[in-house]
Amino acid sequence: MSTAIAHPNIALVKYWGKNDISINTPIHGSFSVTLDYGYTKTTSKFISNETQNQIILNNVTGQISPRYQRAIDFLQRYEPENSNKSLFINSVNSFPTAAGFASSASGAAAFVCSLAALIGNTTSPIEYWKERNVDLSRVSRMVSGSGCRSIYGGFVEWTPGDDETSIAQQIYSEQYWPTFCALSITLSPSKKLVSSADGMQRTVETVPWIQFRAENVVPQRINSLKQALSTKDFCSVAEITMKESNELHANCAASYPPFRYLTDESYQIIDTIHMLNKNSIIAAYTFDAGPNPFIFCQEGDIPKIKQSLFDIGISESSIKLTKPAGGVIIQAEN
Ligand code: 2P0
Repeated sequence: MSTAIAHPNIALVKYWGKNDISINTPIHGSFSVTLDYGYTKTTSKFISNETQNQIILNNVTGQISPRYQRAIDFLQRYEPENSNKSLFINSVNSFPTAAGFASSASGAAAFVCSLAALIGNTTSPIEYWKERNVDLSRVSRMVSGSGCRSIYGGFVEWTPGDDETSIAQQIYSEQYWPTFCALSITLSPSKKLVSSADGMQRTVETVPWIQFRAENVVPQRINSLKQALSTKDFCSVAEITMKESNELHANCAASYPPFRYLTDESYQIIDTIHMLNKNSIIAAYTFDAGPNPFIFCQEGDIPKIKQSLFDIGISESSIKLTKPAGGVIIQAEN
C-alpha cells in the first residue's frame, strides 16, 4: 500500500490550450505556485481476487477514467511483474472539487505518485522513476495538465514541448520568499458549467489570436516573471499575474460560443484590488476556471487588503490565508 499527499497549485502565468488533447501537451508554457490551502491524499494498493481496478473518489465509488488508466498503463509497462495485478485506489480532497480550486492538479499528482510508489515498491518515487528516465511530472501531466506542476513545491515552471520534454521543474522552493502568500476567497463552492478541458479546447479552436499569445506573449511573460521573482519584485509579479488572469477570462469571452467563469462578485473584487493598488501595487488577484479568486500579497499588507474586502461585504469566514507548500510527500505506512 502506498499513500501520497499533494497540494494544489495556482498559476501566475496560465495554461489554457492543448497541442495534443490525448496527452495534455500545452500550446505554451505556464508558471505556478504550489499552495497549502488544501491537499489530495491518495492511497493505492494491489488487490487479489478482483479482475477490475477499483477507485473511490471522495468516498464515492467511481470508474477509472481514461486519463487515470493512461497513467496506470504507462507505469505498469515498466514493471511487467505487476502488470496483471488489479488496483484499489482511494482518493480524498480536503477542499471543493471542480470549483476552480485546482483539485484536478493535486488529484493527478497524488494519484501518480502513490501509484508510482506502489508499482516501484519505493518510498522515493520521483527519484526512483527518474533513474529509469521517467519524469513523474510527465505522467501527472497525462492525467491533468496542471497536475504536472503539483509534483513540486514552491514556484514551478511547466515548459511546452512533446510528450517527453513537456515537464515541470521547480524554480524556487516554498521557502524562497517567506512573506509571499495568498488569500483564498470562497464566493461559490459550486461546480463549474464548462470544464477546463472543454473550455480551453473551444478557445484554441475559435479565438483568432491564440497562437499569437502562445508565441509572442507567454514566453516573454514567463521570462519577465522569473526576472521579477529573482529580485522578489512583488509589483512586477503582481502585474503579470493580474494580466494573465484577465487574458484568460477575456479569451473565454472571445471564444465561440462564449463562456464565463467569473461572476459580478468576481468583477467587484477585481475593481476593489485595482482601487487598492492605486498608489502602489500591494495585491494581485487571479481566477482560474471558476469565480473564486486567490489574492497574492505580502504578509504585512494582509490587514489593509482584508479591510477593503470587508468593505464590499466579503466575510472573514470566506477568506483563508495560504502559503507556498512543498511538493508531493509519500506517507509512511502504519
Ligand atoms: C492553470 N487551469 O494554468 C489553468 C488556468 C485553469 C485556469 O490548468 O484538461 O485541469 O486536465 O489538462 O489542468 C485547469 O485545467 O486541465 C488549468 P486538463 P486542467 O492552472
